[in-house]
Amino acid sequence: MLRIITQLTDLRAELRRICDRTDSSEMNQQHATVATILQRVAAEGDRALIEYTSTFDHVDLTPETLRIKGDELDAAYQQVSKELLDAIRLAKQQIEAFHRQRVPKSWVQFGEDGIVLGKRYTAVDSAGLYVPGGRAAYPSTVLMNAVPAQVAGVKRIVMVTPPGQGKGVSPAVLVAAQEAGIQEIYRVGGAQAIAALAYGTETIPRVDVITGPGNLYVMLAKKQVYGRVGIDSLAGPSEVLIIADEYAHPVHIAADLLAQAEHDPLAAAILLTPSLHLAQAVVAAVNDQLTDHPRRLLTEKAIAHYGLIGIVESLEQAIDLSNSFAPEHLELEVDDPWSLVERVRHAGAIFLGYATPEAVGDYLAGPNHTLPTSGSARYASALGVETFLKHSSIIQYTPAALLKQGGAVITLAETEGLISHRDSVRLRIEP
Ligand code: HSO
Ligand code: ZN
Repeated sequence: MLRIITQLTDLRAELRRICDRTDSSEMNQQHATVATILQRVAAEGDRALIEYTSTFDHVDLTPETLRIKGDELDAAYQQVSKELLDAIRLAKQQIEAFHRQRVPKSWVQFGEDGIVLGKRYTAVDSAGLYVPGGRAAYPSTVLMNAVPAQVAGVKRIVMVTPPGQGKGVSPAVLVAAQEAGIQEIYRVGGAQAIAALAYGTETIPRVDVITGPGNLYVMLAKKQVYGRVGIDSLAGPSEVLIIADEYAHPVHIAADLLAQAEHDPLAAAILLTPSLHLAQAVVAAVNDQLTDHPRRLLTEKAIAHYGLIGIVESLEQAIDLSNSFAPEHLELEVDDPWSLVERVRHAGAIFLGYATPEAVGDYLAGPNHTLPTSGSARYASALGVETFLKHSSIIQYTPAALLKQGGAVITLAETEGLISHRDSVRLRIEP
């Protein structure tokens, strides 16, 4: 049952509780288990991967069957409908166009005395994408991770995903991977897959950056290998905060809340509105839409624990509350969304107006659906081309420039007691 909260102090407290919902001790408890898995894969390679896959996924692999090969990849195309293939292609094309828009460009600037300064962007050599199995094997996630890597210019893009019963991997995921240009795909999941990507095994060469969502073990593994490799972020359960005025459609709002809740029993679905009338209609619509929802149990759990409707005094107050929550997704279901946007300070993605359900962004509008969760929108942004790029600083001095600024370098070097630093300049400017 979706609760309605009318007291501002209660509302603030509830929003805080929901925002902090994953600060659990469960993470600490599993830390050691994950560390052992990482160590064993680092030391034993394929052997450990195969053993863990047998234990956790109940699938027996050999070094030869770890990699998904040609026939199975081709066969995946026979198993998806034309509608799905067309939808994947439309999504890919729009995600690619969006990510091509603002690829950071290398630059140099010419200063006084012939000094040249700049930044040179280069892609990482290889990237590994984790795709969860089972309930969360999403072709959309394959596109959202692989396409930016490709646009960034990453040459080797690898995908790992746990095998289902009988070794199989979702054909939709395999098709999306091929459409996105991924050529190396391995059927291995969990912390052991992250270990393989970070350390490399006989069959799976290591990568430089690991991206993609996963369960608690995958998250902990990414956290532990960070530093040895780059990672995108530690995504927590998904969340939406909807701000709606009295003209918003309660049935649509209800569907948007449930679209978040159906992801995960820990997903958060929040509506802030000044209209008690709308709030009551949304509660009724949520109950109605849950009646024969195929994921009813899980969705109801999320709604009961991390769902709420807050009655606010104004839309401005709603934005201020949203800013303290820093939601992953913010929907402005209001008559004039552009008048509110400027007040928004922290949100992973902002969806404007009555005709923009989050689902368009989840699948194909173009912006990335991997977004900062659990309040991290305060300092973090969507996954993007930048995730796969780094830059080298460029510095060139002329003899005249060195002569002019050398004295200051010498002073600083002497202050730090670094005599060879001093001499590296002095020897150049004092003949
Ligand atoms: N809402 C999820 C992404 C997703 N939705 C994938 C459907 N498939 C996190 O932004
Ligand atoms: Zn979604």
